[in-house]
Amino acid sequence: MDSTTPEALAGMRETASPATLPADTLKADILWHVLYSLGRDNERPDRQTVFRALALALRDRLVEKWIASQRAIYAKSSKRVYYLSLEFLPGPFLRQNLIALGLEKEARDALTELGFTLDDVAGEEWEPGLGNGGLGRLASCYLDSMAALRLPAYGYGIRYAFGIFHQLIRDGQQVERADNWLRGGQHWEFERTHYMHPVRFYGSVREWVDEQGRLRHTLEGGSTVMAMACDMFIPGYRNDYVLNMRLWAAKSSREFEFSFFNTGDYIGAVEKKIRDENISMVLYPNDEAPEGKELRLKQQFFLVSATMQDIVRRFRKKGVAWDQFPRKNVIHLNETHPAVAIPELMRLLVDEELLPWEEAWYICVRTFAYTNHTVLPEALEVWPEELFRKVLPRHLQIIYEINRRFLHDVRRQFPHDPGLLARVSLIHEGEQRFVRMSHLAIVGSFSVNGVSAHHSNIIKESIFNEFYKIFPERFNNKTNGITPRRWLRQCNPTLAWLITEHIGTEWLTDLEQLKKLEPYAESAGFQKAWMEVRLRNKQKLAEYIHAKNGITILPESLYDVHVKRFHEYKRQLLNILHVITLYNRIRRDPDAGIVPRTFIFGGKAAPGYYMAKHIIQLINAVGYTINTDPRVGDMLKVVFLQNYCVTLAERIMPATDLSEQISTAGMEASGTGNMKFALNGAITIGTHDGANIEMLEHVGDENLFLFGLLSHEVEDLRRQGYNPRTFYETDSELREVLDMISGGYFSPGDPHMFRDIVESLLNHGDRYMVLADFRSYAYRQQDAARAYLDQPGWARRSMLNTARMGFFSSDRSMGEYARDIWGVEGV
Ligand code: GL4
Repeated sequence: MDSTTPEALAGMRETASPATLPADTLKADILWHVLYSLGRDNERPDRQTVFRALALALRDRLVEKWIASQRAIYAKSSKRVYYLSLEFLPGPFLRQNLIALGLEKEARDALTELGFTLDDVAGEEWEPGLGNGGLGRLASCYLDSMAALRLPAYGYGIRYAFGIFHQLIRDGQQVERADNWLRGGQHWEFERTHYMHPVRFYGSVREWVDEQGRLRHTLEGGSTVMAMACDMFIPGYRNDYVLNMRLWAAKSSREFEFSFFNTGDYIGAVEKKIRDENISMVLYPNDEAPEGKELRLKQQFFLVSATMQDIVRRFRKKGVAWDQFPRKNVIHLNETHPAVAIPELMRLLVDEELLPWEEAWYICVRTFAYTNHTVLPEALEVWPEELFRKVLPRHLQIIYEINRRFLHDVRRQFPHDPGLLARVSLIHEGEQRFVRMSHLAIVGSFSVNGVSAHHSNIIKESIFNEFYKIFPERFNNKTNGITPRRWLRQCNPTLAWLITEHIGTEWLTDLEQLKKLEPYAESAGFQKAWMEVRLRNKQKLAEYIHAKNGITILPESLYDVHVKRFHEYKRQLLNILHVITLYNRIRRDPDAGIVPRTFIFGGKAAPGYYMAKHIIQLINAVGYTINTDPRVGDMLKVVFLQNYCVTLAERIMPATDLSEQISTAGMEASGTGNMKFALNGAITIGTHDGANIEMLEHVGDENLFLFGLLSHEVEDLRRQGYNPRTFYETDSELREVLDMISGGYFSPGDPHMFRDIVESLLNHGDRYMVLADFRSYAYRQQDAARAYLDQPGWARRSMLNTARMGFFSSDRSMGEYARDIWGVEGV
């Protein structure tokens, strides 16, 4: 029998299950890689070397399964899903891969024999920070679930040489350092140095008429950069199925180099090479506020052009007609960042394949699906028309033609609303003209989804309401989810074990099984075991905090945690105002009976976002004052953990009591941190926003502390004329807090330091309604503290949170995308 047939491979898969590999195979593989792949003496390898060798040994196993999975997709001629994202935030791979491959114990044993622990070796991994926050992390949870569901899918992104910056806190302020994540070598990926696609920018469009009398468009001149594929493997949980995340790295094109070299301009050639390779050099560190730089547009097209070439190449192998394209491919746009794929597919079909426009468009709008992730006006992506024309002249023409035809249809459908055309146009007209990427994405896709029920309603009712009227059938909701493999099994092994002991392992692939924990919520014995696990997790975090920040915290105190990107709408400021309120109560009366609390903050601010950085500084200043005030003692501690990232999130989630999800209602599209905390048994204090609302429906309102204005109340208040000063004037506790900040209580050396913050609240309209929500937040915080005093009650709430989070598995989300949007099934 031919051993390369899919059947034979499937057979091999069954017999060569890696879980049956003995530990000494892994150990031998590690030593082999130490010597032959890394070129080190394998008698006494150091920890870093062992980590890399172990990664290589696992990559060996992953690549076999990947090849087999690819063959299976090919053999079934499945429709393929292409998930395009400018960001992926996979987190460290080692433990995740061991869990998926079922090799944890084997690895532990092998490492023990080599004189290491898995914890030590795993600590050597530097995570690829190829995303800013929630959007990129969601893409990675989704890849994990696509693999778990055996979907015929591919992730496509950019292999930035520098990911999100490394954050340091110096003198209470954020300092950014370059994240050179590749410096330790590339043990998880395969660089396909032989495998490149040309990507062309700039140039000008020549119009001409061919022999058949057709008007043709050819791009002339311009410059070409090569896209080199780098593949990273994403294994499905114990199912022998492996997907790849293909990340493109920019390489200078050979032809150019040689022509320069031939004319003797050696340095010129090298400079050109450096300029070209800059395209994939760095991730833009802005979350929800596009930078609008030429290089960023080039990154977007770089991803799109290379990916489309890959897709078309695979499609061509099938040898079927172009009209079959949407039956064989679906291209998912993670936000509008890769939306230039729409005009790029049109260009391929019309300019290169010579399809009539109507036919090409018919194919296009049956191929693309778009997820919107934000309603913040400043986050909606637009490009100055001039810049677009310079970088992608042909694509701009195509966008104009799409727009002309679209507006023509709209005019026919809504003849009595002339203003409508300007509002839905793909081009914003004004002093300066802009291409509106969200409009392009909606017009060019058959599906437009939001990421929580609440957010999807906002999309339909407000920001994209007019598109909803034009294309009602396109709009749908897919509530976000998180992978239970990383966000419970891996990050909280002891809790995972306790759960498994009681309900078995099925929850790992069917999270709704956690419901089976509910009957235990009343059991005193189980409550005790549950709280012991949690306390141990909290002790570990206390040790970490002590080591990193030199602050001693009480593991028994209430851990009140706010970790996420710093953005005014996420309202870390509201949190710190409450912290100061508690501080004042203690100062007034040290015996006030305040529940001992540890406030933990973490998160990065965009380097150019002044107010966000300022709030980080305020938190650190308040922390310093409180932590060093002898009157406070153990009652209150404030900790800022630097460089929040996936690795750090994995430490924090299992040790949190109270999860802060307090965005201004209507502004957080979904949130996914909220889900990670609750899955690990934290109780949420949050607003009626994003997925919090669905979490409330699932866990019940006794098990979650909601507060604050509703979205429509926020809007009404804004319309009526919101005056934050009334809250300042009528709430004496709040007034005291704000006066302390503006009066320099937390910045004695520079009393004016934090004035801008108070100004933004009192004199610049308090856009995020911090003051309007302050009192209801403070009340709800009191409820939380009271609830914490009743430890059995807290244990019950904590367990019910975990037990009722099944819905928020990314397996459920991906299942819905596969069924309702993509029309694909597991291989
Ligand atoms: C975000 C949203 O802000 C966040 O609420 C959501 O959970 C996430 C994934 O859908 O997407 N949108 C952008 S932009 N960044 C995000 O994190």
